Amino acid sequence: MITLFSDQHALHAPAFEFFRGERVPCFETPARATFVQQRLLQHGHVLREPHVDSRAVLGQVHSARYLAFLEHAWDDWLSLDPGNAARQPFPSVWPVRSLRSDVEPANFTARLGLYSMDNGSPLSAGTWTAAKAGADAAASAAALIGEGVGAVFCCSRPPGHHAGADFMGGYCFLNNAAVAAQALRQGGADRVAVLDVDYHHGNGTQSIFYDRADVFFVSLHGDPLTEYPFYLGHADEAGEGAGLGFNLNLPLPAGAPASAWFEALEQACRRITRHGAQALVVSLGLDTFADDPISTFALQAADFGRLGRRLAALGVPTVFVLEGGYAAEALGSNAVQVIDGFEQET
Ligand code: Q9C
Ligand code: ZN
Repeated sequence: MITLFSDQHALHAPAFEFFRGERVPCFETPARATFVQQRLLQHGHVLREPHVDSRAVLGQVHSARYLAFLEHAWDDWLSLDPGNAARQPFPSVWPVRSLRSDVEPANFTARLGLYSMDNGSPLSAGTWTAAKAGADAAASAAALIGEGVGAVFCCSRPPGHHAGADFMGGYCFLNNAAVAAQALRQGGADRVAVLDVDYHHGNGTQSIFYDRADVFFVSLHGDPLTEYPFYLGHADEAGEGAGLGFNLNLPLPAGAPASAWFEALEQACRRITRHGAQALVVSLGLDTFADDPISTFALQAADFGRLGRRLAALGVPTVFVLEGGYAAEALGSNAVQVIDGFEQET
C-alpha cells in the first residue's frame, strides 16, 4: 500500500500535558510515528512524501481565523517573552455558554482558550509545520485515490479527529480525515464515508460534516458519558438539516470486549455500503488496543488484521489516516496488521 510520511511530524514535540491535575510527559509523542514508520519499512512498504499542498482544502474545513491563529501561535507566544521558548502555553479560560466567541480577544491566552476545547492539546514550536504536513498527506492521499489508486495510508501525527472547524482538542490541531474527505469530494467522489475507529469519538469530524448529506460520518467509540470527549458522540446524534440521517454514533461501554466492537463494526460497514460510498476515509485510531495506557477496549494485535480485512471487503477506495494509539511500541505492528490485512483481502 502507498504510505505517506513526512519527517516534519517530529517538529511537534511538546514535553508535557495535564493528567489528573499533574503535569506529565505527553502521551502523543514523535516516537509513535517513528515506530509505525519502522514497521512499515520492515514489511516492505514504500514511503512517499506528501506532494499536494492542502492549503485550499484546509480553508474549506477550518475557519480562516483559526488557521491564522494556529499558524502564528508559537511566534505570538514568543513575542510575549523570549523566555517562553522553554515554556508551554496552556489555555486557562474558555468562552463557554453566555460568553462571546465572535470577538477575537487580543490577549494570547484568551485567544488560545477561544480556539481550544480542552487544556489537553499542548503546542510546541513546530506544531503548525507538523500538522500542516499531516494535512498535506491527507490531501495527497485523496489525489492518489482520484488517480485510481486503491488505498493509501497516511502515517502522520499529530492526530486530527478532535479538531473542529475552529478549535483544537485531544492532541489534534488540523482535521486530517476531514481534509481527505473534502478533497475526495472535490476530486469527484459524490458520496464519501468517514469511518472513525479511534477509541475516542471523532467530535471534530462529526461537527464539520454534521449538516451535510455528501459525507456520511460513522464512529465506534467509548461511551461519552464516561470517556473523552464527553460532550459529543451519543447514539441520538443523527445529523441535522440536509445531513439528517448521515451521522451514526455507535458508543460502547468502557471495557467492552472485542466481540461487541466487531458487532458494531458490522453495523457501521452495512451503513457505509447503504450510503453508496464511492470513497472511504478511515480515522485509524489504534487506542482500542488492550494495552493502550489511556483507553479501555480490548482489541489484540490479530484483531487489527481482522479490521483491515473487513474494510477491504467493502470494496471502496480507502484513505487511512493515523489518529490515536498510545502503546507506542505496539503501534507500528498494529498499524501494519490493519494495512496488511487490507491488502490480503484486496
Ligand atoms: N491526559 C486521540 O486519541 N485526554 N486523542 C486523555 C490523558 C484526552 C485522545 C487524558 C485524550 C485524547 C486522538
Ligand atoms: Zn483516541
